[in-house]
Amino acid sequence: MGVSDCAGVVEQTMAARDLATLLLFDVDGTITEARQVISPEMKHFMAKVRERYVVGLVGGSDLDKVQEQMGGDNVTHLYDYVFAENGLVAYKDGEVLEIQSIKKFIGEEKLKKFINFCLHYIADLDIPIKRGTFIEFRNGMINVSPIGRNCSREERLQFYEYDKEAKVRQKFVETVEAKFSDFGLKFSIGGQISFDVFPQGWDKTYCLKHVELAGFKAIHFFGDKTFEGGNDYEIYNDTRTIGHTVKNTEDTKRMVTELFLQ
Ligand code: M1P
Repeated sequence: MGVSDCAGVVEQTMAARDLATLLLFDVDGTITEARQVISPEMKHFMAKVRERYVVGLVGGSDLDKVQEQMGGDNVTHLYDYVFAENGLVAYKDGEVLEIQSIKKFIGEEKLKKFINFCLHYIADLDIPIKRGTFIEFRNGMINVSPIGRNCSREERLQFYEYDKEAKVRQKFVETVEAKFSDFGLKFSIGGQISFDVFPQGWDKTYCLKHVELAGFKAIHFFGDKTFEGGNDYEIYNDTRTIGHTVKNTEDTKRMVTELFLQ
């Protein structure tokens, strides 16, 4: 096939894309296992979906983690939209749209008070094991982990199970919610070992401001934590999206196939 023929095929493929429909996917529990690298099958599936529709990712994690989970490739070029940290770090076609700053938003004094409180609280926590990196400072949010982010995968899973009973994170969140009620912050338990802290309104609906301008006729969102208190709850219930709850990655594949690929 000559170069000009190739160009024709590419044009045809692009022309067959439905540019009026955006399919937005949560990452952990939706297209990957929690904090794991995407499977080759799922990666292939997502590429197929993107041949037909405009595709975006919206995760709570920072861009480094999303990148790592998408297999280390340049993730901002693999998808039309990549929204890390709920869209507080936003990319379209590989170009940065916005990088929000929690530091600028709440200011150093409040930030320091909040971080100091969390460190004291964690120091006083009697949980089976502790590791390191209890506070991860990101661009638009802070991530707080009682066990510490650099625990091993096995330790992560053990903490997750332990926390289901002990409710360490839930109690921590209730405490900071009461203590910092005048800081305008939102606390969200989205993963297994931590919770996210960001200004109210900076949940996953934040990313919609970037796609609203593109004038999509329909924005479908797929996520696993769509229940109240989950970090997909707000975007799933937003009037601008058509929400879909998935149970796991296989369920995502099944649902997307039934709804869009048949
Ligand atoms: O994507 C969901 C969450 O994934 C991680 O949570 P954890 O490490 O607790 O499993 C974090 O990156 C968190 O910020 C994110 O919301």
